[in-house]
Amino acid sequence: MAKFTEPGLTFDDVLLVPAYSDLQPGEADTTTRLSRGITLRIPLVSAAMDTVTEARMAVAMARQGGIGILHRNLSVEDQAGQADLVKRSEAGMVTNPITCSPDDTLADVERLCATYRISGVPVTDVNGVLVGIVTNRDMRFETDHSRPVREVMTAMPLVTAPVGVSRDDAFALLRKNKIEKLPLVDAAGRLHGLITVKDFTKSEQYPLATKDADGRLVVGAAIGVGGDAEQRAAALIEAGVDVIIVDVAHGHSKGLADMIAKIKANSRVDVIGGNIATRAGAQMLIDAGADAVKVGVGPGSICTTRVVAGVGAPQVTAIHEASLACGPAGVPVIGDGGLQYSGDIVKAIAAGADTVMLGSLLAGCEESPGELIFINGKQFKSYRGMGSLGAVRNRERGGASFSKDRYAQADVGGEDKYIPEGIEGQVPYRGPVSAVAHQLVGGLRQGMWYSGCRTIAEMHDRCELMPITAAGLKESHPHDIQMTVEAPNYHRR
Ligand code: RVP
Repeated sequence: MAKFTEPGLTFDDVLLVPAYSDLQPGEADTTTRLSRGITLRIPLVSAAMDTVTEARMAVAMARQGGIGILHRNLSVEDQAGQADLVKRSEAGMVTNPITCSPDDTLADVERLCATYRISGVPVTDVNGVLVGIVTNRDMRFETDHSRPVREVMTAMPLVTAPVGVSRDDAFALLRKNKIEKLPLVDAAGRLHGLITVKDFTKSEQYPLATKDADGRLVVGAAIGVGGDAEQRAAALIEAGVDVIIVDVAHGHSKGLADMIAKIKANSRVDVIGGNIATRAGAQMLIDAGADAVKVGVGPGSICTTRVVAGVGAPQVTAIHEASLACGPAGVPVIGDGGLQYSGDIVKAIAAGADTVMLGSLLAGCEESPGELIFINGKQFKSYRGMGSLGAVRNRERGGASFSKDRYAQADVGGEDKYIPEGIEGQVPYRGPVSAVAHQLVGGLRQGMWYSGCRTIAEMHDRCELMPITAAGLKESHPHDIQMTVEAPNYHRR
């Protein structure tokens, strides 16, 4: 006989009860853990979706102090290539710099510069010995792009530094010689690294940036469980990703637990599992060795799982249930999907999440993949579920297999038999990630102030959530007025 549980609650069903506070919003510390090994200064994670996170979004998220998770609607090579782009984007020292040969053409170098968004490249011979550098400055007035690099580059002797040079000494050399790039070479003149002035200015510009031990931005990537998943994980780890998310629609399953255990056994990166929506699901992933647990079955704005399959759990209850298993085990919880306002971040954390994963709130950003769409003078960007027909079609084109998807029944016979669990649409253009994150984190700080919590840990311990009625929700939103001016952090649903 079927059992009935207590009703589940989601964001619109609850409010935090205000509590005594002796802090200002600016004093709230939003530092949190994404996973056992990765600390973030802001609790925001961009979703592994093909209309949300590729390299550009991942770079922007890491610079703000969060992290981006590269989607897997790409061939293995392309996804690993995206990871490589992030890891090379900004670094204390580039350990394996992009180089060219003296025989390459200027057109080759321009292509490299455009791909990696860099302004110049060291030139090495077949033995890896530094023979020169070619930068924008060398190429600016060249009209013949078929010329070989050797004719145009600034040849040795160049200002260089030994491998292991300190950050301060490197900066002093850049400043004294008024140069932008400092190649690091060994006693035999072989190139081992590169320090650029851009990396120093970026550090000042993005003081909260999430970086690895080598000063490179941190990035994650999603994989599935079947097919090429292991090969994909290996390629991503080789490209330098810091965390792998094994991402399936129904994470409370043997396949997911086995995959987590397998990657954990063969690598040192953090491995996150999801999605689940119950305490038992979370416990299974903890037992499999997951470094964080991702929660959410059906809350996503583009998700139709709950209506197609009739299954799911309202997100605030799901997060709380998962945290009852994760908290004692010291395993962080990611609340994935369903967030529409900064207040939802506050509620997710109060319910037990350490971070939140955002799709629709970030899909409209400048840094998300896809072009701007203009409709009646307003700007939009497309946003679609990874289980939507469009995303699955695209996956096939991108080289990933139709049947190895997060959404299960893709293997029943191809596209015409596919049972979608997501829809395709568009969201308003919201500007750069920096502006959106500023509003979201600002709202979180306000919430921490109202609840008297200085840290995320205090929120977990002290916050009280009060279920509200439909009348309470109506009262919560602006009411009895016609809105004439849009606020940067409020939109009507
Ligand atoms: P939202 O932020 O509410 O837009 O939700 C984003 C989340 O929705 C993703 O991180 C993912 O867990 C989920 N998703 C992605 N595609 C689909 C689908 O097609 N059903 N769901």
